[in-house]
Amino acid sequence: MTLRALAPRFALCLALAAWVAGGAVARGGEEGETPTKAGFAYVPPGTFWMGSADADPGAEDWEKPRRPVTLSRPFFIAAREVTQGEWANAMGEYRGQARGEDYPAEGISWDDAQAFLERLNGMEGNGTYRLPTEAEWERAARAGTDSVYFCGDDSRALGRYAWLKDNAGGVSHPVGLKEPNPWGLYDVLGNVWEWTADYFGDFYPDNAETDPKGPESGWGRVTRGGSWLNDARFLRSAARAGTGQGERRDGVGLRLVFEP
Ligand SMILES: [Ca+2]
Repeated sequence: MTLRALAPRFALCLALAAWVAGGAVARGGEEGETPTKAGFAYVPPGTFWMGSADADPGAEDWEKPRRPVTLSRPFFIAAREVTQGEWANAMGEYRGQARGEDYPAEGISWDDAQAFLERLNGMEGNGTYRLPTEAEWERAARAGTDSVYFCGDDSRALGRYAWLKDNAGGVSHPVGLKEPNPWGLYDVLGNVWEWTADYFGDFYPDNAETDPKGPESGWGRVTRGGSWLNDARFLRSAARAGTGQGERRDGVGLRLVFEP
């Protein structure tokens, strides 16, 4: 299955376009101590440039305008995509193209992801698992970088960090085999697209934002990061696609955020 548009006017847009069970959360009671959660990366509050710079020749209109976004609260984001084993543990069935415990769950709709989160939150008592907002995803993916990819502007560097069309051989791969980004996220670019909580909008607002949650409504939800199906341009840190929230597509999975 290929990425395709839900609505004709977005056809071009789309054509182009563990958890660790029982992991304890240290709350960082000592000043300067960074909280930890096993299997998750801690993302501190801060401001970053979200979206594509005009200088990026691969940038699309719906990745602009680039503007400063502040995330006022820290959060934890999973170091790895949700695996098929984790999905099956919560949902009682495997979901994915290349079946195996350590492969990413994929072919999952946004609605399916909500059911998974509900199940997961019912299984574990402390804290809440949810999808990242689009801004949280991009901040974590950029990991302090302003380049096209977290590994620079040249897509030829991606092979060390990402599974994409050029090197994936037409299948997804077990999570965590490539090198992580600077904040410890594996496969944040490539392997499978990752659902975010936000509705897809045509453009970003033309102003700085704090804790943005995307448009109030929309025809689909935002997926990020590109997949084993895609060329490098879809793996740019600012690249985004919209997908109907009921659609189950190859190459689309998820990554968890955890709030203590
Ligand atoms: Ca990914």
